[in-house]
Amino acid sequence: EHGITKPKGYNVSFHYNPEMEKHHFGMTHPMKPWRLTLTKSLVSAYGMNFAMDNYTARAATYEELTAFHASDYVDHLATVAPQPQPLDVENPNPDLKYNLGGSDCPLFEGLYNYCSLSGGASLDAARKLCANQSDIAIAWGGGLHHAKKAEASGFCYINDIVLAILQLLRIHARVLYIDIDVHHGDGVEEAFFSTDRVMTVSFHKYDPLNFFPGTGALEDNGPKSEHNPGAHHAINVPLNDGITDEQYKWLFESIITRVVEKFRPGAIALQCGADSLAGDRLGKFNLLVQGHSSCVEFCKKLGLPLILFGGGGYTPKNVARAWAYETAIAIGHQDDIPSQIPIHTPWRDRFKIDSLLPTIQQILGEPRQNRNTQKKLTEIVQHVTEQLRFVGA
Ligand code: VJV
Ligand code: CA
Ligand code: ZN
Repeated sequence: EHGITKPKGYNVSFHYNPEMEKHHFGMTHPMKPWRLTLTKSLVSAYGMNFAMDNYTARAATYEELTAFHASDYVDHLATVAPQPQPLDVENPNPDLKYNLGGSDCPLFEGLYNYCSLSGGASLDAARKLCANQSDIAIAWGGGLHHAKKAEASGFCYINDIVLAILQLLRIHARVLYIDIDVHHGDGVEEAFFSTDRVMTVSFHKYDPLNFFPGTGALEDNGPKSEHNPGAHHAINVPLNDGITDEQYKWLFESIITRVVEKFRPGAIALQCGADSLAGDRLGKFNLLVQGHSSCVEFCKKLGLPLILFGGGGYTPKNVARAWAYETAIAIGHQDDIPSQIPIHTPWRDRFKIDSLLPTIQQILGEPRQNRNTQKKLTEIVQHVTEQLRFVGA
């Protein structure tokens, strides 16, 4: 008896398609779509599926993808060949134009299907919120925040987040986008750069010469022209290696409280990239599942329609822990689930540590050096507060 039941009058929907995991970026590529299966296994092993509406996400249609993306780019994605094209000086390989086929955004079998499934899940989630049928809609297969209108970037080909926010904007005057992936949410920021109907807030490691994508400085807050409505509607929180739960939670709550007060969004889109966790293959923070998920808990408490996306996350067992725990928060059962990973979880041996909420010592042994001073964090909050003076009536 798990006792995980549906909260009365509160609806959470979970949008997932098991087909996504069948796609492979390449043996040693950091992006592993099977982390979604691991997440889903853990969610099911805890019995969380009894407390939400589970939907098999459909693939987004061509028309849906071109609501943001250029049709020539989507046409190319749909016909792209996984083999290198013969060199032709007269007709340069269009893959290059779209940043496809390199090591970050390889061409692989079923690429278009993978992209449309990720987009479809996020669109389904957004539509459930719009129809008032969900209070929180979850799409762990989405969150691909680097994709541009006509270009792939950083493991992202289709920007499912932009597609979902465009849906939310049909119903809501203002949408708040928050991004806790360790990388800067540049694609989403750029897509809504010129509107005051979307405010984007990204927390990320910032080291322009050494860490991807190199954008997202504190001073980058949208178009510099005062006559552009998007001015002051991009918030960036640049961080250094080793940030802890305590610091991150303080920063997140200080900033989001002020943002919500001034911007008054009708809905929140939260990208939960799990590469900001300690022990990630690409990220360099010291966050535990507790600190990461406190952002989800805080957003839930704001009581606005909320969509949760996945994103980065390159140590699959930790990704699954975080997204399973955050699913528990969504359904309000985080205090009811045992911290020991259930015996009947498929691939339970993959978790190595049998706790859902391991300590920093269990993950890293020795935590990595924290290069964030309280002085710097206070300056960030001050800068954001000043930006927000230009926002709202
Ligand atoms: O730093 C970069 C770009 C390079 C060129 C390509 N080489 C491989 C790496 C340096 C400048 N790209 C980043 C992209 C990070 C994308 C993050 C996506 C998200 O989490 O924000 C949202 C889903 C990068 N960092 C690490 C790698 N690429 C990387 C790529 C590989 C790899 C190892 C590391 C690709 C293939 C293989 N190994 C086999
Ligand atoms: Ca981010
Ligand atoms: Zn990332």
